[in-house]
Amino acid sequence: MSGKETKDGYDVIAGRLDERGVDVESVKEAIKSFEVEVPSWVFGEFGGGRFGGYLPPGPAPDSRAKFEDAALVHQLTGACPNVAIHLGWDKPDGVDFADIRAEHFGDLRDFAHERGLGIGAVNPTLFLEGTHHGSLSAPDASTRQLMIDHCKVACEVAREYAGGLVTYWLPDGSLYPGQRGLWHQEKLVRDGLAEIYEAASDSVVHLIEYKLFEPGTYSTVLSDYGVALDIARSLGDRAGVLVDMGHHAWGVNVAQIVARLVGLGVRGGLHFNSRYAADDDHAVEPGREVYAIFCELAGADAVINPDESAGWAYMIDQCSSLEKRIPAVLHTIDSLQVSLAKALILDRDRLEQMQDANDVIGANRVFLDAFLTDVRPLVEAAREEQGLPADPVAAFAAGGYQERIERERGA
Ligand code: PSV
Ligand code: MN
Repeated sequence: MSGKETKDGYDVIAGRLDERGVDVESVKEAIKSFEVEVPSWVFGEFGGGRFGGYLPPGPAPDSRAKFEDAALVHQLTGACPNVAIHLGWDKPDGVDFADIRAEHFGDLRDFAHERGLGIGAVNPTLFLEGTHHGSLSAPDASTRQLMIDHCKVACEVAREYAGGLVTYWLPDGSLYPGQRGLWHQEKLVRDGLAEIYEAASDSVVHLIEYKLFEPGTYSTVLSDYGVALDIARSLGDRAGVLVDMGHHAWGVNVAQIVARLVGLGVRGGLHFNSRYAADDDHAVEPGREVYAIFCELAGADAVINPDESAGWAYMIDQCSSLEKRIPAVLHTIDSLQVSLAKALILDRDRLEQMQDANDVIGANRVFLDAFLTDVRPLVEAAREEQGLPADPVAAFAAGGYQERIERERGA
């Protein structure tokens, strides 16, 4: 959009919303305050395995380069001051998995600080070293202990060098009926997490991520929000549930899961992505699902809430097999801000009236009215007021960074 079109568009939408009693300034302030973490791993050599090992060009060769890319994303959006890390991938070169210690992450934290960033969620990497038969539920005690110790290190990193959040995704499951005792396996996971939780300091928050399947094709220990919630509750009030949008079966209403969790006051976090491939690999588009999720979060005041037990943690978890990584992340951030803005202009009073009157279609039309409103001029204005480019994807394309990393890092 040209500057003139944006301005005209802004005047039209701001005028319309103002007439409806929406505080446009506070919507823009919310867009400015919304923060979402980018994952270090999205910028590097991750995923793929197809197309002869094709990777989008210019992958970050190491953690510092990943943080350089993240710094650019933050510079263009102002929305991502924290970067989620994976211990196993972000450890210094030459350190063996079993030798990873919290102190190894001091340099990365300092490197991040110099670029205006911090380390966000800390992910123990439970799917690398000898965990093909399970991590916390591995049949052999030594693998289980290695993974428990690794998670304890993740908690220390979170406390000493990051924001105090640890997020757990486990590959534990089975391929065939009979391969593992299902409850026995789950019990081992529960016991392992309990040991880790007990050992962690009170300043650490633990979010348990679930996933329908993969790599377990027959069974998955942490398969759904029910088991994640039950385990979180059994651990204590510093534990909660991490909802990854891509980790559900087709047709599952993720907004309803979010509504339930915020309604119950559960600590929570979201991994944003689009599920086209039965998993979590694609960038977010500003579609109805993510809008509906934001409606639930905004309605429960969980989007920008300084009380960390009420505000959820927001993270991007995507990877690209074909699309270039940085524009894909910028596209996601744009989609999230647009979806949040839509959720914030939802006419909740009118919606409630329709609901109370059992007006099924009327309620749906109020819900869709905000979804179908083109809020991009609002989002762009919020960015420009912060001195940011109105369109971060276009600014990235014009900036020459992609060409530089392709030249310097190779394809
Ligand atoms: C594996 O499915 C996964 O995509 C989970 O979503 C984790 O959050 C992510 O990888 C990083 O381990
Ligand atoms: Mn995830």
